Parts: sequence; structure tokens; C-alpha cells
Amino acid sequence: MKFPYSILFVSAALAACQPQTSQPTPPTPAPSAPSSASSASAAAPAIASASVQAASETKPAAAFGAELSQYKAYVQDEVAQLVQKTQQFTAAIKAGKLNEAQALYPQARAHYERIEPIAELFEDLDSAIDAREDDFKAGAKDPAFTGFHRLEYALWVDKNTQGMETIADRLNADVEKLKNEINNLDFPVSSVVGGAAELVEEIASGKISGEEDRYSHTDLSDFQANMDGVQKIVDLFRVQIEAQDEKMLPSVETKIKQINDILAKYKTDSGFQTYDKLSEADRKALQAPVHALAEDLAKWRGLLGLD
Ligand SMILES: [Cu+2]
Repeated sequence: MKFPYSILFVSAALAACQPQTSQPTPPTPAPSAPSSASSASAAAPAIASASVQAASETKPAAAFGAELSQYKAYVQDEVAQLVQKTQQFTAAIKAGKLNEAQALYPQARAHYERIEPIAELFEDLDSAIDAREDDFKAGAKDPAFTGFHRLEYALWVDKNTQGMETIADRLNADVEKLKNEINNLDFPVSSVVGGAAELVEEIASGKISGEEDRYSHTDLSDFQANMDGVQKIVDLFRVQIEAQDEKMLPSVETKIKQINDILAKYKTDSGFQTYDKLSEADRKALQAPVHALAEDLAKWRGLLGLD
């Protein structure tokens, strides 16, 4: 689950951006319109026009078409695998095969966690697929609680898959819906770049506690998948970032390597060691480079002229 951020900003910016591709920017009419990014906390349409202006001074969002279509192909490929693995996972649940379902759980999730940087673009499906029990009044047994973590609860806490057929079917339907939605979705470049930074920050400040996979403790598999998804975005924009700031890319790559090296220590034949085996010091050692990476990535939208 990725916490949504400034969804209003994103849709306002998008709406404002679309005519941009065929028409020149109209002159800013209102004298009250913000003249600098620092006044960007005003009303949403004003923020949008300020961001469009800033972007067109450096590089118009339309110029990232090649990167965005590459990214979309990556997301589509991950979601296709998500659909397939989720079918296997839920088939094991419906057949009452506890061990098999437990083994498939992190494998299916990995395909979802790789596309988590853009999860705020499909907020409703994100909560249906990846919400935690904290989001529900009655907690884990709340009838509205669906998705991976509800099934995780059945597999590791109840150790019983009885009554989970409906949740299993719903998860299959939701990932299928996601696949169709992705096909028709425009990925705003600021959401892709900003989403990567937000996700890494969320790992450092939230996921690091083990909250995401609290019943199964398969968190390290999710972290690795998140990092894979972030790496993909870093790779897409490396040329532009290098052109803007020559120290930024080596700095980011050093941190990604530090994180991947730490994760590699916990690899097993079947995936990763469970997260409950990590001491407080182990978690802190992982948190430090993740936090530092988040700080670097937070500058990328600005470097790309998207703020
Ligand atoms: Cu998640």
C-alpha cells in the first residue's frame, strides 16, 4: 500500500497539461496568479498553471514521451505477471493448500510492489488490493477488508483458508481490472518521478517497521520489489539527470547498491529470510541508506523541471 499524495494536484496538472501538447501556453491572465513556485500553496488551478510554466521553461512534460512509454510497457508486463501469479496463489487458497499459498504470496505480491511508485494513480484498486487492517473499523475481520493482506491474515494468523473463496475471487477480479485500467492510463511524468521518491520515503518511515507484511513477515521481498521498481524509474531518467547534476546519479546509485547489498544478505533459496529475524540494529542499518535515497530522489522532479 502506498499512501496517496496530492492527487488533486496531479489531476489538476494533468487537465492543465493536456491542451499543452498541441497549443502554446496562454499568457497568465490573472494578476493574482503566483509568479514563483514558492507561492504554490495557493488554490489548485493556480498550482497547476505554475507547474506547467516551470516545466515548459526547462523541458516540457511531452518531451518525456519515450521514457513514459517505456515505463508503461514495464508496468503492463508486471501487471500481466501479477494476474498470472495471483491466479496461482488464489487457486492454492481455494484448494486449502496452506503451504503452497504461503510460498506463492510474496511471489505474487512482488509484481504489485514493483509498480507501487504509481499506485496513487489507481487509488481505489490500491486499497482493494493492498490495504492493511488499520484502514478498517473492525480490523482484520472487517467485511470490507479485501486483498492480499486479508488473505495473508488467513494464511498466517488463522492458518485456515475456509471462507476465503470470495476474497480470493475478488482479488483476481481486482488485478484483472487493474490490468485493463493500466492500458487506458496516462502516466504523468511528475507522478512517476515523484512516486518513486514518495515510495522510498514510505519504506524509510513506515514499511521499515514491518507493518506491511505483519502476519507473514515477508517484508524483505516487498522491499526488494519496491527497489526494483524504483531502479526502473531511475534508469529511465538517468541521461536527463546526469545533464542537470553530475553528482546526483552516482549518489543515487551508491545508495541503491548499499540497499541491495543489505537485502542480498538475507536472501534464501526460496526468497528472503522473514523480517522478524532482523534486529533493531539490522533494521536501522537498512533504514539509513533508504532514507538517504529518498532525500536524493525528492530532488528529481525539480531537476527535471517538473515542479
Ligand atoms: Cu504495498
